Amino acid sequence: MAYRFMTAEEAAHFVKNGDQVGFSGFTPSGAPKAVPTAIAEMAEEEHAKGNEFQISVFTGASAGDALDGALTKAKAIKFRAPYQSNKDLRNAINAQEINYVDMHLSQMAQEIRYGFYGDIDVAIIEAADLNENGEIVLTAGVGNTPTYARLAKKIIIEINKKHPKELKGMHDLYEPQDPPYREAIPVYKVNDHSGCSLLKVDPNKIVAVVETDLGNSVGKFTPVDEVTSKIGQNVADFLASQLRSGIIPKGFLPIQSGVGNVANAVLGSLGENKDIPPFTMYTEVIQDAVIGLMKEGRITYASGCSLTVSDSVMDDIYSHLDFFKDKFVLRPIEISNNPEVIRRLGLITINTALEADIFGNVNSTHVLGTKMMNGIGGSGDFTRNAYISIFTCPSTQKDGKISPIVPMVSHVDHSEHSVNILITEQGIADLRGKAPIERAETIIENCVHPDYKQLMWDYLKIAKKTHTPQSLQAAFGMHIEFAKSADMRNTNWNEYMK
Ligand code: 0RQ
Repeated sequence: MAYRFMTAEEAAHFVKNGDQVGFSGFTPSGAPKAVPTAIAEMAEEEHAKGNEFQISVFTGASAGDALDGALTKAKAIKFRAPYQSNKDLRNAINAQEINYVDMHLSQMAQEIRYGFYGDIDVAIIEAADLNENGEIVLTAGVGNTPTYARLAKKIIIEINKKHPKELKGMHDLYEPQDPPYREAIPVYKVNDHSGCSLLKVDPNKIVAVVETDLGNSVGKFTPVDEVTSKIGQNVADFLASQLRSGIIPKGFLPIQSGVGNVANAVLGSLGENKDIPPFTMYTEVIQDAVIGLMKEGRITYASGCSLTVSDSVMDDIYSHLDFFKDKFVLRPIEISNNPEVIRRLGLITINTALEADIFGNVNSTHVLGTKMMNGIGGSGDFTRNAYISIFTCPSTQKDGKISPIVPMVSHVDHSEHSVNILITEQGIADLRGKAPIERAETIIENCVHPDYKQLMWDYLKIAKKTHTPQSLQAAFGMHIEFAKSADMRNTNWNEYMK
């Protein structure tokens, strides 16, 4: 091959101060690791010499410690989009050291193409294989790679030997035309392939090829406990009832499931409930629980943007690729999360709320209204276009001192117009067809923790009796109380009614 093979340190020098860099992958899966870490080291050297060195980092989603962590610690990130979940990066964002644009993930690629963000100078891509024609077999996460690769002026490839070349055929890479030329996206069933399995780039743009064997280091989930297991059972019972009533068609509908501990537990419960037939997934991240359910025959097919599984599960998949190969497809995020396709397929979407209010508005991102947690991710892409949109959360957090259900969310990611069902371990609130006061009564009665129920009923008594009963003085009383005494249970509405 005519490419220039070199070390990650040598390759890093193709990235210059001020560059806009597009990284492959989605979550740590498919994201490059060796070159970003080398860029971080180079930045530290430049800073030590008194030189400026910062770049804009565009990814598919979160990107793992070797990328987000290393570059943050080196103070090498100026701008970051569209999603993250790294502790160091989160702290830097909340300290206003990095400008973070939290976006609907399906929109990143098209907004780059539309020119909203300027040029992509360099694309850094993790590959399982590469040939002399510039054809690349991607690894376990796609993200926005096709767009970054096509638009970048220079491309650096990290060939990661951990990923077998036999992944060829598991990707379906389709990049839509931009308006006014866009056509229908030809995905009519979860397993439809609409594009190419190989990523084709201009070989003349590949300035460096680096070989690595670094793993994804996906964090383990906290084990399912009583609360998450009950939330999962409630979701499964609700979906089984919708199936019995004919609202969900007989053959069931594809499931999208969000990120995190709660989502992983919910999926496990769906698999266990035998009233629910074997099902398919049209989702964003394929987590550990999916793989177990596939082996049991409970999930028959999964379309996603990445395999975000723990290292042991990834090893299991790669040692049984023959079994898994016809059960997966990995797509770019703008297709896995595409509103047109989501509506067409009729997805049942299940995402986790950080906070919800008694009227059905959901906050997915901001802890107590101000601190960025991760980002909206794909939850908006899916919720807004779902057949049935579900949000789950535990009815308390932090040993009962926080109620995630409050009178008014401290930040809105999903409005009452998009949220159909709210589920906690206490029960299920079906918000469809209900006026605000009915939604509030259903949520308080069915979902709020007993420690907070009376507080919520009392809030409704002091709220102004209008279409959406609120008290503007008291709406954030529970948040204010937490800031004061670190326990929302101490809230006293009288203090706001003086
Ligand atoms: O804190 O880490 O200190 O223990 O938040 O909470 O209950 O473990 O929940 O791991 O399922 O994550 C919404 C963050 C839930 C996630 C969120 C504290 C809590 C704990 C985590 P600790 P849990 P999970 C498509 C879908 C947005 C993106 C999305 C998320 C920590 O699901 O990022 O949906 N979603 N994408 O104690 C204060 C509250 C709190 C709170 C929780 N109300 N106030 N702290 N916590 N609620 C996929 C993609 O887009 C990739």
